[in-house]
Amino acid sequence: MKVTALAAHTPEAVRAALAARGWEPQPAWFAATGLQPLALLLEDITEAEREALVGWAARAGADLLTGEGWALVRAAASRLAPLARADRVPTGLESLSPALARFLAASAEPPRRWVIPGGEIPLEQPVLIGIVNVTRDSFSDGGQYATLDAAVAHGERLTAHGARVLDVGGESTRPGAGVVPAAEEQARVVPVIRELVRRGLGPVSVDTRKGAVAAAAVAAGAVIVNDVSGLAFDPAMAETVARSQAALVLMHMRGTPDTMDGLAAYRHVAVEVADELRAAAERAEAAGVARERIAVDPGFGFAKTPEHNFRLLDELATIVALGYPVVVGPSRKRFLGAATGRPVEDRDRATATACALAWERGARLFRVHDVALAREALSVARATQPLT
Ligand code: PMM
Repeated sequence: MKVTALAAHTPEAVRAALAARGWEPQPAWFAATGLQPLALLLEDITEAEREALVGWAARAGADLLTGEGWALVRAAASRLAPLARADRVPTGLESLSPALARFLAASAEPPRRWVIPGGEIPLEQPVLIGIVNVTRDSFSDGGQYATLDAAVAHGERLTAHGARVLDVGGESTRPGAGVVPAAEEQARVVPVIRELVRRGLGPVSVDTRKGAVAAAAVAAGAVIVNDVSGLAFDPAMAETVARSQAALVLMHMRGTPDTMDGLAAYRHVAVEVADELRAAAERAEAAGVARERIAVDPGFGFAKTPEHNFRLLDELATIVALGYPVVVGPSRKRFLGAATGRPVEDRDRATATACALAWERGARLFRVHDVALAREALSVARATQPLT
């Protein structure tokens, strides 16, 4: 007998082995995705649910680790699938079905497009978001593009390098930064957005935590609102975005740039960030933002230590499983310096590497300073991924 170990981090190797033995493409793909192992953490479960799970796991041949109020299940997707169906789920496990159904759907059919006003952004290829900071004190490029001409010229350059979206920000959010008054922030970003749009560049996103700035930016032609506070800073933001029909990036952070470094305490960072992003997305949807217009971002560097950022990058699939397009913004951040020893002005290679790793784990949009370099790394990552 000849034995070969197949790669198991995606369904591709199993699909290829079946295809090589004459299976039709579609059944081969379904069988391969069905064999993919999934690990689920179930929390807040009752004693009766725990007992029902133990019985099911023994019958289904699933691995189960459990303690008071929680269980960890690991099994092939095809074994877990009956638990997601109201007509198949064992008695006592009914409350598991809706969340599991959403999770299975997100893993089998990740979002292929992000809806923005007037169109959509396809997610089959990496989407580069070029950073246009119109600030005096951003940590890596503060003051460089503070005039209208410099900012617009920079937007032109980023577009030439392959940026699909331009993200214009007028308030630094580096650790310890204070709040810029809305009128001043607006005066910085609005002329730049208006001019980028006039030149046909973009779609343009506005990086702001303030509803008033978002509204002015949208009136000037921005179609995406990138809120680093995940709707937590300005109570008016959710309504403003819903009314404007803009697409929304919900980024995770705790506290404000002033206080966030003291709030970097997690028992399991990926799980907690996913919970908090899910809650933010529910707030956005409750305020009237359409689900297909929402993207989420784990917020590298915001209320996270370098170790948290690396755990989050590795466990990004937990964020992807929420079912929204995932944006990442590792660009030039401190955790990359912690790994490479490079100063902030020499972290674009590390950024490009982090982007490629994030793509492999399911991120689709990449907010970066050096678009050309990240794009190159991402094209290698993309070429490695089978077209499904
Ligand atoms: N990081 C910064 C600012 N805005 N927006 C999103 N969505 N994700 C990020 O990681 C993010 C962001 C801080 O970096 P900068 O000062 O270089 O813009």
